[in-house]
Amino acid sequence: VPEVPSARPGPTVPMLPPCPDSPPGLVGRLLIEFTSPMPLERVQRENPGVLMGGRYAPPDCTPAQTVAVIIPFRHREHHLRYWLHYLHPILRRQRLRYGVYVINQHGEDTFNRAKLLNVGFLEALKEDATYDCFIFSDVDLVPMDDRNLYRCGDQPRHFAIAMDKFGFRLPYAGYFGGVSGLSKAQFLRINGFPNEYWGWGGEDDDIFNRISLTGMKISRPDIRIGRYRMIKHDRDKHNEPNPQRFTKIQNTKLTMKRDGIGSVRYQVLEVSRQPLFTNITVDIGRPP
Ligand code: UDH
Repeated sequence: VPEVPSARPGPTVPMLPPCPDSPPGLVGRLLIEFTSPMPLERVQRENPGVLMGGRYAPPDCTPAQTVAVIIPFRHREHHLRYWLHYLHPILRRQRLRYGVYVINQHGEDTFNRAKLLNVGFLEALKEDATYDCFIFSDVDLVPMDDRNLYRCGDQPRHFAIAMDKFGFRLPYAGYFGGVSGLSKAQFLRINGFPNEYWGWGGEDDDIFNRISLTGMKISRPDIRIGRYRMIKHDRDKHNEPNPQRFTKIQNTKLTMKRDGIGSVRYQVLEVSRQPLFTNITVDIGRPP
């Protein structure tokens, strides 16, 4: 293997060949279940190659992209352990260079998923300016097939197209919820995500509208590959369905210019690097 001088002083780093387009060693359909208990110590033991903060890079090749996985979060520690247990090995087999960011909403005010995702985009870039692909994943969704590659392409990508709770079908043609991915350029082109959807629902449709209104098209995997299991749960407190969502999604064209990544205001309270993820606790305010 040829050697090149590293940017920093110290030993030279080996120059690795580019990672192949289709990673060898994928296994295809996976058995996913949420019944056996999942202690964090076990998940750590199973993933020794993952570095502090949930960072990983393949040892044998150089990936084309650097992927930040952003998870909106509050009070779902139990789900996060399953997510880490299943996803780290999958992402590793996919030969990704990645980092996992859990964006934890501080306090008990109404939850705001899309605003947390905006925070994740900005904070991940502060951690590593080379991130050029952003995968936004709910904490309770686990892919059932590792051929569903967590990468970005020339159009925004929707990954969670066949969830068990929707009978392994897309619930409606414009559905963009659950797990999605945008390159940095695609994300900036739509002014990021809306900050003004408090409570459950509508923000994913607003994102879909932003993508359509800027002339992009959604790319999806094969329906047999984009299958997901969702960890069953009751509705969370402080995330009641947002009654404004139906009128808001009619107005994306008007609101997307002023409301988005360019206007997001928040305060980071803590960044903590855990063995399998970086936790960012943030005060995002409350609905007006
Ligand atoms: N989330 C949290 N904490 C919360 C609320 C939401 O972490 O208190 C995050 C989490 O990543 C979750 C995502 O936001 O996966 C989406 O929220 P959700 O799981 O509540 O949305 P979903 O549409 O479920 O999956 C709606 C409630 C269904 C109740 C059904 C009862 N049978």
